[in-house]
Amino acid sequence: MGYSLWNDRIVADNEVVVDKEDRGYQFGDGVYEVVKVYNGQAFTLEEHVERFYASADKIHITIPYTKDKLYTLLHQLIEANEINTGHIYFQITRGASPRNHIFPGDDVLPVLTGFAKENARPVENFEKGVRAIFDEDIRWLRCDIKSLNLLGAVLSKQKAHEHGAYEAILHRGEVITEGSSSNIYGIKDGVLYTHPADNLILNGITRQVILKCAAEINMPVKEEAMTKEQLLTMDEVIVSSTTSEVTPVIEIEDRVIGDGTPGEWTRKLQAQFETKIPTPIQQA
Ligand code: DCS
Repeated sequence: MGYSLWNDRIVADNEVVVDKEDRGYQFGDGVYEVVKVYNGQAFTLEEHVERFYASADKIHITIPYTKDKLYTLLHQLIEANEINTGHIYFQITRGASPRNHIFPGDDVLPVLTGFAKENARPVENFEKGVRAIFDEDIRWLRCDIKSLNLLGAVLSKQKAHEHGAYEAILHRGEVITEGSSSNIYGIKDGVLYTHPADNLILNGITRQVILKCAAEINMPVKEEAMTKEQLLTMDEVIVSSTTSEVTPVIEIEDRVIGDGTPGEWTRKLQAQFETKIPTPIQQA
């Protein structure tokens, strides 16, 4: 058994009690984050914590802890579970109160929970690439919020799974937005294309790292939406997320991308991304 984050402390997993009238449970009324841990160190933790507070703010949840307190708790969560390489998950809901769509009063405290998991990097995907399908993006119009409401994403990911694919690439009409749990990129003639960070996508932290990597290797970036047809004729396609990092897509709906292997620019981005990963802390 491991340790969990529960409000302002780290407790044994079986100590966590969640109320059946928690608004996260009844309405999906909350927000979350997933942070990668490499060699015991949380990667881009500050960016994730900033987005967590921003997502909460967008749905009018006031997190009742300072960012410093949250950093301390998240570091404790990683240490208590002795995570080497894996991830942490944390979420906050609007709290527990008798079911009513209207927000509860200020006396109801938001509920913060989290866990940590050892989880190897999916290196085979990085090397060989993955398959994807297309699916209509039926989600709401505030995909910039990392909301607990994931039904649209769940249905699309399940469809991909049933088709033996890794990811569902979502589109609104002909326009590609993002993956069910990732951001999507196309590469054509050495230029990196990805949907602009507006209300239709989650501005992935990995996306932000990749755009930085592209600048560092002098790869031009165009934050422009692509159509399905444009994506299929790209030289290379990538999905990215905290756990997927830079994953090449080699086939979409039985159409082979490029020559069906991870491309040259994808490999360059992967190599540049690799330089950012925290290395083991040397013991003195
Ligand atoms: N878009 C969506 C819809 C996502 O759910 C995610 C991450 C991303 C983009 C990529 O964002 P990050 O680069 O910040 O991870 N989804 C998380 C999830 O639910 N599991 O792992 C990551």
